[in-house]
Amino acid sequence: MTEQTVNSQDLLAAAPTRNQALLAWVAKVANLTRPAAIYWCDGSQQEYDRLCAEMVAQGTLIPLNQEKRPGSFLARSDISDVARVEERTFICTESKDDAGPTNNWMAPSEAHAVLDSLFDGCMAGRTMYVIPFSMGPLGSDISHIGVEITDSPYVVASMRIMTRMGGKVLDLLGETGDFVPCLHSVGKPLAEGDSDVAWPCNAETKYICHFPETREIVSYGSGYGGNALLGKKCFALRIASSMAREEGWLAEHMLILGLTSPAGVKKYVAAAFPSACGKTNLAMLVPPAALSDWKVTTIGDDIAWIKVDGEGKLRAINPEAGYFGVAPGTSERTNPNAMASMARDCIFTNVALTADGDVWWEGLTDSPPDGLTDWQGNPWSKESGKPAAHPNARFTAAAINCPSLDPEWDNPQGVPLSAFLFGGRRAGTIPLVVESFDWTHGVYMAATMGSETTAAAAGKVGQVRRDPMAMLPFCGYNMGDYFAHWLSFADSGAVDLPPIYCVNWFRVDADGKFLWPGFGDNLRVLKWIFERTESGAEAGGTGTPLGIVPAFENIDLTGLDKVDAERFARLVDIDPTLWRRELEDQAAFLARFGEQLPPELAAWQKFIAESF
Ligand code: O2Y
Ligand code: MN
Repeated sequence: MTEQTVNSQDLLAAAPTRNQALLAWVAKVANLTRPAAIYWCDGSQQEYDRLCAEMVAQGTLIPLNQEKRPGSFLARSDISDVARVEERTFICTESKDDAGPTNNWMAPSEAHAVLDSLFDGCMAGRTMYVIPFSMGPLGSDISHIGVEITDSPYVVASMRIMTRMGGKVLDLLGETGDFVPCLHSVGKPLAEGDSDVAWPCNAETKYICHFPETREIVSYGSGYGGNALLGKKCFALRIASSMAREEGWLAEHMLILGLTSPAGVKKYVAAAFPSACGKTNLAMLVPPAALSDWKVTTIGDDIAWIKVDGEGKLRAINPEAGYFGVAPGTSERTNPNAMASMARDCIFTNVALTADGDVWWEGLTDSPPDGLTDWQGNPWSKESGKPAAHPNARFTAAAINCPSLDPEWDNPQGVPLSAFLFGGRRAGTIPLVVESFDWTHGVYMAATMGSETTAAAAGKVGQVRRDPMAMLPFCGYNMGDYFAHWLSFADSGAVDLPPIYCVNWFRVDADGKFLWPGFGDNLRVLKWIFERTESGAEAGGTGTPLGIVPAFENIDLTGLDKVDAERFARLVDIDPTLWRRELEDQAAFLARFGEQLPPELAAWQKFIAESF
């Protein structure tokens, strides 16, 4: 195909679709990238198995011990390609103001010019895969369709786990249906002869570009996670947040869980936390023994799309169909449901390999087994002082393998939301849980939330990084306008708005030890929230300048003797000195949005500051 031009008529004969827009786009990309072959993914098991076998032959996948991990593989990425690259992630809008002060910006014409030259011939010698996928249940009014073109079979296999993908999506798209085009290439090899490497990528040049005005995504140079599985952060958050603003819905960095009380009443909550705050663990929570008559079920662990239904209720879906979870720290103790999800048919990336062909990572067991091979394929010893698994090593597992999966997870109508939670990792200042006074105050709390940097993250340890709604790296437009969009849900008075809560599982004592046990015991806070949302607010709370906080007797601490009244007081304490500093910092952050900052948020800042 090197010298040939592909036209949509020729493609039509071989393609499993008659969607003219899709055919024209595929032809245009093929003419630019000049692949050796074009392959339309049907999403079948046979196709997945064939691709995995090809990747094993290429060295991209290592089959794991089939008795211990049936159907599972290990991939090792290039050392330069191990995580999302925020500094290479761009929002490309005509006006820089529309990307806002928190995004990297490029003009669309400049971005397209750079990308066109990078994509010119970049798939030579490779197969170009066309992946039709649905974000959300097929045919749901809340779902949207995307098509990813990629030259990475690892991306195809991962997209099959993470999305509803294949021929059934093309059927739904029909001849005239709309889709978001998502173009991806691992990029040209840096040197001649590099084309046969196990993990192709371009170690020097990476661009993750979003065009919200034309609803397109173009990603070059990385084969890893959020940079390459374009349905996830790129579509489901950055492009979808912009679509949601235009169309009056919400695309959020939120888990969704179901909570069933001993009386059989079920409610759903959506919760936003920045990366590395335990979203997957909360989504898959196992109740502590004392609350074993409560049930927690999982709709999703990372992203929520939320629309207003005909009765004014907010209904949410998980647009994904799998988990791309962080492996280090995940264990039978911290998240048995995640462990069960990855027991079979799982792709692990950058974890360590055991001598008997299974996987291992820091935190999986108390001590590492002998004979480990590290994430780069070298023999590992404790004495090296380096982790055996990369700190951002991942498991890619299907939702249907999760024991706590909610029966409604694939319901096209979504599930009704009874509360929003926002949280971060804060050693002090922020109480265990606070209920906002009203929607606008809740939006203020969410817009000013922050998380302290951990050793794994870039920057100084313990520094607060403000991360509004946990969307800072994922909002596809000016976050000042994003705040206004959140506030606008209160405008008509016709939307049944759930209460908003701020939570913090990470307060520490003077010795730096966590005051709250976290994990399954977080259900105690969820129970209080559940009871607060019952009509007639069955659980009590105390008014403070920050909102309503539970008193010791309002939270069910049965069986949790170490959290006595004195420790609980420290968990919900509001220190005026810390809060004066916190409010100044919040004000400085909000000031970055200039005229785009909704006046309601500035008013709440002033109002709370006057209380201290
Ligand atoms: O580093 C990556 O490419 C993955 S980032 C990620 C993956 C799954 C869920 N959340 C995140 C995140 O950074 O929020
Ligand atoms: Mn995430």
